Amino acid sequence: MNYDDNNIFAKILRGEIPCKKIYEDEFVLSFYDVNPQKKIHALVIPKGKYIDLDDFNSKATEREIVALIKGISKVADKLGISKSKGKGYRTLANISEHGGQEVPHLHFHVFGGEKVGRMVE
Ligand code: DGP
Repeated sequence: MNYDDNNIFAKILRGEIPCKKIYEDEFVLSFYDVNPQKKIHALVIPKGKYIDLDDFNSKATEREIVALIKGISKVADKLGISKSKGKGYRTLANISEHGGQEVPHLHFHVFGGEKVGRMVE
């Protein structure tokens, strides 16, 4: 499967669709999920064209990988839900069909602001 340049997050990265931005650096963009599942629901995505975590880990540079993983903590800090600033959070990435991935651009969900609940429904 090739990367689809018309997926919704590619359009957000190109500025063709607006988003409520939380954080941005050279490699990472974070914004609020349009359909929040918890009090706080953010998304953290790489700026590079990666379909999912497996694609990312096989093709991304070390700098991109470090930036994305660190980006999750930076976003949690900024939102006041990290362990040091708040009460914790959950991050997860859905991968492909069985993972329930809808948007084919790698993204980590960040849930918090309340007890997130059971790990898997
Ligand atoms: P997933 O199922 O893991 O692929 O999650 C995709 C998420 O993307 C889902 O929680 C809703 C969110 N989403 C879809 N379209 C948009 C959009 O246009 N803007 C924003 N901010 N989020 C979107």
